[in-house]
Amino acid sequence: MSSDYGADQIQILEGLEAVRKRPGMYIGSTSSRGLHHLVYEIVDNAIDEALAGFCDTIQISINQDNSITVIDNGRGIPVGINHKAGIPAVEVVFTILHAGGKFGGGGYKVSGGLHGVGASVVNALSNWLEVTIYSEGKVYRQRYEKGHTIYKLKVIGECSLDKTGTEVTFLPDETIFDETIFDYDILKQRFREMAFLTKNVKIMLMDKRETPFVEKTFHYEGGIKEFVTYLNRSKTPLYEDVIYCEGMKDDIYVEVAIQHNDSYNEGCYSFVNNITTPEGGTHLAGFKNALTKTFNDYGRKNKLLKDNESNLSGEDIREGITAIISIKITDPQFEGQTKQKLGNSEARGAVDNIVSEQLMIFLEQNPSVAKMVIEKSIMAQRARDAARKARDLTRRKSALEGMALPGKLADCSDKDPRNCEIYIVEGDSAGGSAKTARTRDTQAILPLRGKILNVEKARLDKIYANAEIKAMITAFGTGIHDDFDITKLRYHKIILMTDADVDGAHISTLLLTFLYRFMPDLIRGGHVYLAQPPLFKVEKNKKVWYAYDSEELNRILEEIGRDGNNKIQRYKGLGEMDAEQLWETTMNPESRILLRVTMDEETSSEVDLTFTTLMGDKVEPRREFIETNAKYATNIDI
Ligand code: TTJ
Repeated sequence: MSSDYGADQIQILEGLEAVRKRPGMYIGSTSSRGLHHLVYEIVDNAIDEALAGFCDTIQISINQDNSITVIDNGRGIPVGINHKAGIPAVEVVFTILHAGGKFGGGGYKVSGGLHGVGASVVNALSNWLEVTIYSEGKVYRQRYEKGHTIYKLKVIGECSLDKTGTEVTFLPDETIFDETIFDYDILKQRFREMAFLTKNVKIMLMDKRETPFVEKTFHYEGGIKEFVTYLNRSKTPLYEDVIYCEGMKDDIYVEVAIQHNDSYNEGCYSFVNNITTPEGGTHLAGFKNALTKTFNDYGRKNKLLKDNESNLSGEDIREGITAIISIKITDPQFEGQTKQKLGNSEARGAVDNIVSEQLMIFLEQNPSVAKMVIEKSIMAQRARDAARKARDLTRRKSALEGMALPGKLADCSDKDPRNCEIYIVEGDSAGGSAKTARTRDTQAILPLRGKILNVEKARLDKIYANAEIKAMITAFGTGIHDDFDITKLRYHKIILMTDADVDGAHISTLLLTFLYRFMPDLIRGGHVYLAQPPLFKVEKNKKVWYAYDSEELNRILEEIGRDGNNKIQRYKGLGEMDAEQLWETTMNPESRILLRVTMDEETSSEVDLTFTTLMGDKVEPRREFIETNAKYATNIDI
């Protein structure tokens, strides 16, 4: 897989102007997401050097001016003249499109998806970029601005012979990106993932915008085995050892790590050349096939599955699984709308083969693990059968009787879902106020009683039997899982309205978890919101103000004067507001604040739910505080 290559081997394709004209074509978007891709693109090059075995430390810093520096201790990008281009290879890498060192084979460089577009794309989209190379006792440097070379590669000094490596600093072009501020947490998440996927490489991330500097080092000797342990860290593993399979077949390097926990969710995360493949593909298919086949074979052979019992389904065996499937392949082909699904058919066989063989050996050596997984799978199978029967029954019933809406629902009269919203309200008393307060034609109210079922801690049969969950499913109209159909959505805004206290936050989390697990497309479609009830009411001389946080309370008190005539009430729950107050502060589309829930799927193994503030159309002056992108207590998977 490794090949001997220097300055010559770099293929030259086209110029950089095209990149600046249509940046989205190369990095997906010019949003924050595209901005962060610039960093991944540069770091990927250093990772390639690590995979080739020549680099063990990569340092990334976010500098004070919001530029990024990436340093590795590899061999250094070649400084010799590339004969086709007549300029140093390093200049080719940064100024000629599609001229990655490994383009055209000879490495694990990705040639599809959003990564792997080449360092020249980053250069084209940067205000300026400087590269420094330490090689054979010399220090070389070159600078570019908006992709154009500013001076020829020059020697700027000497260094000791044993210091080698590449250092790149770039400042994204603010005329190209909607946003040029890097998010430390986003980078941290991605580099943690990269470090798990590239065992033995030390990745350091530093944020120099903070005083003192914020710093984090990721270094995992166990690689994806440790990744699985990390993902299961706040769960209860079913068995102690992480199952690990590794091998090489048809020039494809395969690594798989597996551990079940006592939950009911499936978490299989697949990667190709360190890039996440959220839509899976042939490598994931090969893994699933091997897992299902091997457990069934083992179960039959060892009488854990009786002759009269049916085979375990893949889904049943994957109940509670956490697995990482990581392959390295020379020429990955990506398919699907977002180019995130692996298409290479040889990857299916390679993963299937390696996992089947090594998993069987593991199970034979660890019969107690095999027994635990198979027993859990049998339980899963029973629950799934029961759930299916219950669902078929409701399907038949609804076909006969038409959709019976839940009794507690106060529906709206407008039949155009685009105009309609549904408030999911905590508690019957707040539900009552909301019903009185609402605009009947467009606002529906569904009160829920008490804490709702935690879908993370229940099997399907129990979930389908839960009254509050059934009420939501029928009210929304979309169905769930395979039956989900977003065109049947009865309300384009689903608004969760809970008390502004710890219990309320807990109920919101449970509701969001349900929506995330059963109807994620509602979140992706931007249909899910959180209402923002006020925390304080201030009264003075028969005038009333509402504050949504303590900062705003202070601002109001400054304005009206802090004296004995102020009556301050802290709302402990929605129930303390009468209908009129609830309407005015939380439900009136003209003046309310809503947080829209969005999903960040960049690092697939840890989904972030993020909230963006949406203000009413006519915001009163005293509510002109900005509170964008409130980050939520994240990580539904933890
Ligand atoms: C290529 O083959 C000869 C020896 O060096 C190989 C190489 O290109 N190594 C390399 C590239 N190490 N590090 C890089 C690199 C690092 C950063 C941060 C950015 C870029 C574009 C390349």
